[in-house]
Amino acid sequence: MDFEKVAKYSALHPKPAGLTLQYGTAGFRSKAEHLDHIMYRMGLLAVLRSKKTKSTIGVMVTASHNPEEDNGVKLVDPLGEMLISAWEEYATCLTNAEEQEIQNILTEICQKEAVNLHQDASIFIGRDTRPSSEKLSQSVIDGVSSLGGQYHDYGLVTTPQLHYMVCCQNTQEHYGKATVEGYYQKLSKAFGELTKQASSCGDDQRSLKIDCANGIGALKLKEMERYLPKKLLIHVYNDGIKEKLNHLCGADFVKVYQKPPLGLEIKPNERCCSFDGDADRIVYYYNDTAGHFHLLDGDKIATLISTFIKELLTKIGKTLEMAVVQTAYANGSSTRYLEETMKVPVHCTKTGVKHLHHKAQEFDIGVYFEANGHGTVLFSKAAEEKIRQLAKEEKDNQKREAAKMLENIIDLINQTVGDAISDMLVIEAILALKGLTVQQWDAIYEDLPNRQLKVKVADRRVIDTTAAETRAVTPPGLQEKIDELVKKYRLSRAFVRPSGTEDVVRVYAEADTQVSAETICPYSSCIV
Ligand code: NG1
Ligand code: ZN
Repeated sequence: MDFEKVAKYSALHPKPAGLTLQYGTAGFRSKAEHLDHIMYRMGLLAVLRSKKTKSTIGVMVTASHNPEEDNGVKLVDPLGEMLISAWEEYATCLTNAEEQEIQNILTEICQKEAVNLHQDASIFIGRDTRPSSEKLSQSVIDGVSSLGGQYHDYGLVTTPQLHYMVCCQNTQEHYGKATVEGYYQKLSKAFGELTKQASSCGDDQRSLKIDCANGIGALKLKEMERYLPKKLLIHVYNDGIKEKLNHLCGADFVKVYQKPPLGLEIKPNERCCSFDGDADRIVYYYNDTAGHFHLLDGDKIATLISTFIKELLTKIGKTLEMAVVQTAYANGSSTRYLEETMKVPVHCTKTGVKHLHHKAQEFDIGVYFEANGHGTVLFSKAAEEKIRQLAKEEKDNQKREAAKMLENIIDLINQTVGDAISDMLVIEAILALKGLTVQQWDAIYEDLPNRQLKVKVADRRVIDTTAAETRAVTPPGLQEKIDELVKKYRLSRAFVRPSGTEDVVRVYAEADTQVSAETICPYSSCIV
């Protein structure tokens, strides 16, 4: 390692005194002006991770749904997954080190991980549309270069596009071509094939209004439009030309406030959706004729997709094990519907995409979604091979057609990570194939009324949880009090957990009526 070069560049990216940050479920996030040294150091770490894995590693500069003034960074592992936990700790350690400690920490990581320093390093870099992102990604490049790593700067891309390209690169393009164009071509082809199969349903042109949170999603959808079949008419709103990123719009705003975004006028019963700031989350919604707002969140999406896949699996007559993975924030009605009506096994993990992703990998087909709209479908290698073989060789027409649909779903879904564009196309294809309106989709089950709150406390780490964060083990007595409270309401459930991304404790409650949910939630936060 050329420590002189590292030290020289490091001095150009100084750490603000007294600042400590942790690599959490969403990487590092903070005010953009705090992040320059972190970007540089993540460039260094990405080089070591690349040498260790002998693969291309991704670095994405984004703070997703956070305000425009914030920014952040995430590392992407070889198959497009989130960085493994052990390296999250190295990231935290390297970030919080004083400048003179950097050399020792790098050396320690190399020793612990037996990193071969002669190995080449290759890094893919992407960024969102925040004003601070370009300069910050330059600092990542400084980090990569000062350790002699090669890099490809993809510039403005969605987070899932970068994950996709990292995966393509490391699978010798078995997953697809490692370019943004390759992404458009792969998805558009699969979408075209899938919806071709829908034409027999006599379906005409379908249109969809998309709120892009004034972020990267708008740019990329506009680029993609010319590849997509004309049967889907997309109307992009909140494209970032006039308004600020994530300001009163985007998937997070719509989910949290349960109301439509600014900048998008909804006619009754019109199907609309919102992406978040880096286009890895999506939620759908509509207003009914009485003007009531209806949200179709990650749980409704997981239900639609898993029901569709289950129907196809029944048609092909092969036993492939499918499960849905959720978190404690999943609406109780969705879990009940999946388990009791659809007879689909449901598993609950801790909050944070990587937990859901890992669990979903245990099945032939794992459908995972966070209630907030982040999710995807994973197909095991064996399941994928079986499906592709049936699509090619099956003699029975009906079975072969069903296998072909599954094959196109495999190609359309971004298996590396939740992807608003890819999820939107999967949902649009399923709705077209099943001839469903957004109201019919919504009516599959009725959400239990719920409420979520944030509470500021002196130290959120005093709350420790178990059972996929549904029960608090510390401070003593807290869980007992919550149990006591929820007992008084029908179909009720409540839990508290420290946020992994903000300095707050989150409180969630659901019950048979909105009044009950609204009562439990603030009471629970008083107990906290
Ligand atoms: P925290 O802040 O740990 O609750 C939030 C979301 C997660 C996930 C992460 C980003 C909720 C309740 N929590 O986590 O679902 O998206 O941000 O990785 O929406
Ligand atoms: Zn996001």
